[in-house]
Amino acid sequence: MYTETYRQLDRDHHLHPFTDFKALGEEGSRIVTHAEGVYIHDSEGNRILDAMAGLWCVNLGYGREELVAAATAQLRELPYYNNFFKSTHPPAVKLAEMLCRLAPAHMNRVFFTGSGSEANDTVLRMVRRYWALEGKPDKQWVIARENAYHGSTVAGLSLGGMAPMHAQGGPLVPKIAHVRQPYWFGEGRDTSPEAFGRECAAALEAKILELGEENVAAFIAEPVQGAGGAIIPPQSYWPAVKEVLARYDILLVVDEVICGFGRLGEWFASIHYDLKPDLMPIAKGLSSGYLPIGGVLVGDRVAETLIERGGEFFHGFTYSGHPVCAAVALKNLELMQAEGIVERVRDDVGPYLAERWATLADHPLVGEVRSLGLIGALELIDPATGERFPKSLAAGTLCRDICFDHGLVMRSVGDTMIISPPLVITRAEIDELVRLAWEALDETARRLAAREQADGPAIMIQPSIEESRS
Ligand code: PXG
Repeated sequence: MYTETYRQLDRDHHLHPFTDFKALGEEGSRIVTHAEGVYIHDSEGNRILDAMAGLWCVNLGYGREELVAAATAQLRELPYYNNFFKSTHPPAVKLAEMLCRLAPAHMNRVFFTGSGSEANDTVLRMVRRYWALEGKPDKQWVIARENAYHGSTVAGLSLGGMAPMHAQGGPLVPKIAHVRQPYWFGEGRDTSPEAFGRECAAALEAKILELGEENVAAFIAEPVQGAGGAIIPPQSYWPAVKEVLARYDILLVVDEVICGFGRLGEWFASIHYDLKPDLMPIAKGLSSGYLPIGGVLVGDRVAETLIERGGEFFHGFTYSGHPVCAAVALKNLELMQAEGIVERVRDDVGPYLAERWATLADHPLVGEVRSLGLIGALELIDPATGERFPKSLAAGTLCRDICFDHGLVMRSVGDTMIISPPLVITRAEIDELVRLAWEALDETARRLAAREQADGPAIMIQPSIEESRS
């Protein structure tokens, strides 16, 4: 009754993000009711290991009373005040100070937003403003990458490189160009990963030369692409990109919305890859997803120009640095520090996941296994051919649905299965994750074999947005 009531109301009134409204209306949604640690529970009594940490964000896991207490205390003290008109409040100031302590040494300022998308809107405003203030107003082009995800506002969508989103969202923000992504398994298998990484960096350089350095403001990239399919670039990629960037005067924007706050075993992926970003959009793990908050960490070069020469920057959000969100984010970072979460990912559970996750390479359906820190991916292939399954089989979506039914949230992006579990996951829970993934792969293989034998449109299932993104 309970489930049906919610499903009906959901169907009647709720338009979900990234969802085929009609198809979901017919299928009915899963009602998630409560959660603890790395597990979510649904209204039908299922306990499901959430290997996606919500949406790449619940880094400290569910049910942390300290975060509840921080929110409650701040709600009583000061539930809202803005940071406009020369005002501020202690949670925003304390969070700003702590973030700058954790960030690379040359980043000493932060601009708060309500989300990662707003952070990337802020990035676009800032880079163009920076170059205008530097007396180079023609430097407006931003180079991004195909299949990148930088959010769903118009600026986020334009910076991102997801073709199906672009097809729906036009006209896009002008003067944003996209270069190829360092997705070796998907696009580079005719050469070695290392050579392919260098080719992708060369494509960036070619684009800079094509547009003219005098017209290029910035290059923006996720250190490891998240929504695009947990794409860990070949080892040659970032060093080669650094070499290219060193030859030209353009800003580097490293989108840390997913990779920041310990996901790769450092506070920021920029530390892991030894990058020196001018701007770093952040969100998600900043508050472990408990409340919505994001921001842009700003390097000294850009900050000094904005401060010294900028005058008023006409930009900001009602909820920029919201006191309750800031208080929860601050407590979240304090807990991460006190519990050594980042070191734990780097030295313990990250390497353990890598070892256990790699065993899935022995499964006949798996063409590649990769992981870094607590991000991982499996590439599904047809064991008969060693190539991708026909798109019409929607193998990834099938596998994702089977995972859910087996008690595991593992996402699909096309035929790439991805995980990004809470950073507090234990070794025993990693064992469980890998066991559930193996069982789900077995079941997927059985069902795909049955589908391949059947014929006609009856075997088609509705591809999801994840399918169509790839
Ligand atoms: N940058 C990156 C790298 C992201 O992953 C955003 C910006 C935008 O953040 P907000 O808070 O505005 O959502 C993201 C968000 C998926 C999925 O399907 C990923 C995100 C959001 C929604 C779905 O994996 N990442």
